[in-house]
Amino acid sequence: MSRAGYQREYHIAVIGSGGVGKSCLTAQFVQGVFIESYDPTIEDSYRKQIDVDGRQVMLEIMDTAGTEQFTSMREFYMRDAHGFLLVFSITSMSSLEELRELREQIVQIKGGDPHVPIVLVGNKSDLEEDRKVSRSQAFKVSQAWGNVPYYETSARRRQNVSEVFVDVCRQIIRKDLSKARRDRGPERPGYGAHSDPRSSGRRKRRRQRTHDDYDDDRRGGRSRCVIL
Ligand SMILES: Nc1nc2c(ncn2[C@@H]2O[C@H](COP(=O)(O)OP(=O)(O)OP(=O)(O)O)[C@@H](O)[C@H]2O)c(=O)[nH]1
Ligand SMILES: [Mg+2]
Repeated sequence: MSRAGYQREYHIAVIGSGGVGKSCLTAQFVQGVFIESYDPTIEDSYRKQIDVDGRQVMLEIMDTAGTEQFTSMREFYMRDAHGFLLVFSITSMSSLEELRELREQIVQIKGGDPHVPIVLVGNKSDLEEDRKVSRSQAFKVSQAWGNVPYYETSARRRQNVSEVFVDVCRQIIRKDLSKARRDRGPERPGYGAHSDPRSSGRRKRRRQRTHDDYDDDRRGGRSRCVIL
């Protein structure tokens, strides 16, 4: 069977403070739309199939709640997800600071693994005049987290939106591959068998949407720091 014949399902959680643009990034990626209004998320999940370097991947994207009153499910998402977009707004220093604790919580929940697939995302890059977090400040944080990639995105302008999702997918695939190599010796066709018992019988989420669009720019290179 060709490599592309194998399809894996990866769960990606989009995490960060309220109002930083998690839902807008997700909606841009999945549906290609920008949502102007602010409607705090309780929980949403989306499915989207993409091609990452010739591999068919089904993503389940968990758009999580940032506002305090709806964050009780955070730990569940952290356990469930294979990769994370940690999102702050470049217009709010506190939104970056709040990510530090969330990242620590993720690493702890993942058994102290310092190489959990993570991308640090500074959203709202179109609001340059309101910038409160400099690129170098954010980049330093990404380095302190073990050189995770840092991207600046604009959900409004659809800049670097696909790139952040593809980057975290590549990290998950790489991790799967190296785990498969460790577990079973030389690499087999396809890539790391990923049978996660948590994938079956998951509880029902409030709302689920499906979109099968493929991304044109899925082959964007992996950069440590990507600025518009
Ligand atoms: N200018 C600009 N505004 C944005 C951008 N992304 C999101 N917004 C706006 O920011 C507000 C909040 O966006 P959401 O995506 O709902 O924020 P969220 O992080 O999902 O918030 P919670 O669900 O409460 O955690 C909305 O009014 C969006 O239109 C962006 O890239 N640029
Ligand atoms: Mg939201």
